[in-house]
Amino acid sequence: MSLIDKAKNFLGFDIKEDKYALVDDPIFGKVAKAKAPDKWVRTTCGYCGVGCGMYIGVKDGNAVYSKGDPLHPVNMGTLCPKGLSEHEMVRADSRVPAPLIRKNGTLTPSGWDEAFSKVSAEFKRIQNEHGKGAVAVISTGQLLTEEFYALGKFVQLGLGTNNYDGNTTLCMASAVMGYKQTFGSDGPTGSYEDFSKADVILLIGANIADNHPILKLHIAKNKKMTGKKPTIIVVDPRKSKTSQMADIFVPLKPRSDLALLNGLCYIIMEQGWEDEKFIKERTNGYKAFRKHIMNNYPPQEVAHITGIDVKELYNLAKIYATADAAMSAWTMGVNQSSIGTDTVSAICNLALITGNLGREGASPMSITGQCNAMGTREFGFTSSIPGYRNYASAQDRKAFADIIGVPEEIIPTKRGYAYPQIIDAINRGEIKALWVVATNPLVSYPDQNGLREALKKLDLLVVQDAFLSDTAEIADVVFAAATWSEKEGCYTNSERRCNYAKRAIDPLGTTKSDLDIVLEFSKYFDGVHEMLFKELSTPEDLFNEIKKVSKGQLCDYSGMSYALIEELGGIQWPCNEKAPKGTKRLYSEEMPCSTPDGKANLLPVDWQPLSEMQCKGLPLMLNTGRTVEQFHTRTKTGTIGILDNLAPEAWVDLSPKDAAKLKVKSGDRIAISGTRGRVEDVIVKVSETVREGNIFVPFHFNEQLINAVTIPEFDPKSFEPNYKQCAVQLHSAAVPEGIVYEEVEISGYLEGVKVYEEEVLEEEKVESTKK
Ligand SMILES: Nc1nc2c(c(=O)[nH]1)N[C@H]1C(S)=C(S)[C@@H](COP(=O)(O)OP(=O)(O)OC[C@H]3O[C@@H](n4cnc5c(=O)[nH]c(N)nc54)[C@H](O)[C@@H]3O)O[C@H]1N2
Ligand SMILES: Nc1nc2c(c(=O)[nH]1)N[C@H]1C(S)=C(S)[C@@H](COP(=O)(O)OP(=O)(O)OC[C@H]3O[C@@H](n4cnc5c(=O)[nH]c(N)nc54)[C@H](O)[C@@H]3O)O[C@H]1N2
Ligand code: SF4
Ligand SMILES: [Mo]
Repeated sequence: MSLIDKAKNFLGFDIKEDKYALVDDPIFGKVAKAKAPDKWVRTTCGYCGVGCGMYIGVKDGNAVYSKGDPLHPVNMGTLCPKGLSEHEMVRADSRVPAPLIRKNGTLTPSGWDEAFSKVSAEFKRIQNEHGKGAVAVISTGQLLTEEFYALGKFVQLGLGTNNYDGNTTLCMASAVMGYKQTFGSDGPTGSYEDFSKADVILLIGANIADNHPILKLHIAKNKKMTGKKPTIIVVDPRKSKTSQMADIFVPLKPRSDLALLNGLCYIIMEQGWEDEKFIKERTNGYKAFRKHIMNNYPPQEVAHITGIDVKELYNLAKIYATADAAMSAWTMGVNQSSIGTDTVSAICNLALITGNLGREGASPMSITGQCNAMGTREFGFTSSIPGYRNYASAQDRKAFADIIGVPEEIIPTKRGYAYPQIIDAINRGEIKALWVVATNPLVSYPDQNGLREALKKLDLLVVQDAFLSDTAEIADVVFAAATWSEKEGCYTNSERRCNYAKRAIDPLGTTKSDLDIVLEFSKYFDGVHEMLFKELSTPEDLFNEIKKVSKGQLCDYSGMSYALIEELGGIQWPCNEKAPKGTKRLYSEEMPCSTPDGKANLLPVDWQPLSEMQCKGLPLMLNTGRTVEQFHTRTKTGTIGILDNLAPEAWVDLSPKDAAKLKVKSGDRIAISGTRGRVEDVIVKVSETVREGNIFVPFHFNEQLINAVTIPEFDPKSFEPNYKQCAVQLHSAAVPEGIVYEEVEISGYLEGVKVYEEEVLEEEKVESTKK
């Protein structure tokens, strides 16, 4: 039977009729004409930091398919469920098709001129009355790099406020500060290829099976490339999906990673497994580091803090230290902690004493979260001047001002408030206007009750979003943004690969790309557009300025072009005359670190007990995170039936023992309370994935808003929230007062390890000194 006849039998109609005729499609092969896209546009996924290459199928001006790009080196044709359904969110009912202004209490569609006039008049009034810093901006890791650059330039140099930060502080800030302390600069050191070439892969606080699924492909290639199966070690207090891939699962006590890492270093140095040559030639501070570790982190002590027994510690240390190439990769289980920055440096310490840096399969690698978490780090004007320059350095400020042709005096001399400091300043009445760009604090920020009290004090809340997010709903003005597939520019992924995302369809309604919003809005401020954007109107114009700004810096784009990025399937910076096709890994033998002498710093860092411990009234430990079907605050995935129906509401993973104490079973509903808030009606999933006394709740859902319970505790160096541990009580219908434990296990373990005075990071000392 011919294919056409088979199809006729299956479909029940004659596909020879023109409408149903099969046509040749370059990607699908033969498809029904009625369904065949008019064109395929090559682009990059807009969800996570893996950075998969893909095609968008366009029919009659709409995005109708998403397909993996088989030629893209990151994903080789495969996409995860979010990527595969990405086209479905583009025309969701919850999109904001035009700017909105609150009139008589209701958000009302308006023209851009009215929206820009209103907001600019208010910004000017507030800045005149209360100073430039009274206007603050919180941005994101989800714009295109060109948009970050334009937004930062406008905010810092045009509006003249340095109270500018982003949701990346909820996410990658500890990795940034940790890298800066250790290597003198930010920048993920390795490549995905290292997952395929390592003998040992240590995954710490990273649940890649749910959150970076495509990375598993690179691990799967390992055996073929190395001839043997790598040893996969997963460190997580919870039996995550990723733990099921592990050869060794290390179910340590919550937030005890830093002690574990220091303990492994102790054993390695005690046993003489360290790489003396590497330490001597490539690192600083070994003597003090060794003394610190040997004095404070003996295996017995570490076993006590982590709950991992001494024998297993020796086993882990040996496996890691004796591997030819050991890769370590981490995400939020490490970063989202009030000792996140130092835990990052502890991961790097372990890599450094064993010589696992800058070689194939050997790198300490921070996996990034959002699609362009890197772009904002490189050129976003939040924690540094574009091109990883230091605000505190007069030389850096001058160099930057000269390149872009502005007076040096307008470059800020220091970083302004970080995200939590902005919220505090709003609460104090110091900041009067807030402009929120592509982030949804009303779901994602900790201590929601505190946040909501603070936001009420604002004179003006402007939200720039593509969807009517929870935060947009309470805004005074909404700038209606175009989104992924409606605009073009670059995203940088976790391995420093700058990818190109193309425009496939027209922006919805009167929405504008975030770049166009910034460029247009800047015209409402005297002289600002002329000074900052006179010759810049397209994404490529901004890309060309970025190339100039980055030339000679670590994140060097000077050798890139849109055409070359497309041709190569993304380019890993630095890319310049010396490395015209990019650079796979940082700090290889030929590449010094950005420290004064080019060597990496071995840093004596300390584990510290949790400041909010479990107690009789709050006897359980809450852990929060993600699930594969949902992305963050669900403005996108919540609109996609095939994803949302799989995880339509929050749940709480509860151990069988705690379920028995509460007299509940799977499917029952309980409340969760903490010192700051309470969440009702969370469905119970009795599960062996969590230990007794521990629960896990995903943070995606605004109805069971778990961030009403999480605490405003932050890393003093990175300002990243401690989202992963918080003491709570549970309440069921049968046991409304909650669980009483005979003995509450104190998770802090104060005795034994000396708690050192907090060393506040002196940016000048550790920031890029490479001149
Ligand atoms: N499907 C999906 N994918 C995503 C996202 C999404 O929302 N949905 N978001 C993207 C973004 S922005 C990010 S940042 C990444 C985040 O990716 P991940 O970091 O993988 O995500 P999380 O679920 O937040 O946390 C990871 C793990 O940390 C563990 N953990 C908790 N406490 C500790 C601890 O004390 N020590 C250790 N070692 N582990 C601990 C948790 O149990 C959890 O399994 O995912 C990205 N990808
Ligand atoms: N308890 C707990 N809380 C957490 C975490 C956790 O693990 N536990 N993780 C934290 C982390 S790592 C992160 S990254 C944050 C994420 O938290 P958020 O940043 O608040 O999450 P998103 O839902 O991604 O918000 C992005 C917003 O941008 C909008 N948007 C999408 N595309 C565009 C566009 O092109 N232009 C514009 N202008 N808007 C657009 C979306 O509609 C959405 O409203 O959550 C943090 N919160
Ligand atoms: S792994 Fe990340 S980048 Fe790749 S398809 Fe999934 S969400 Fe998109
Ligand atoms: Mo994130």
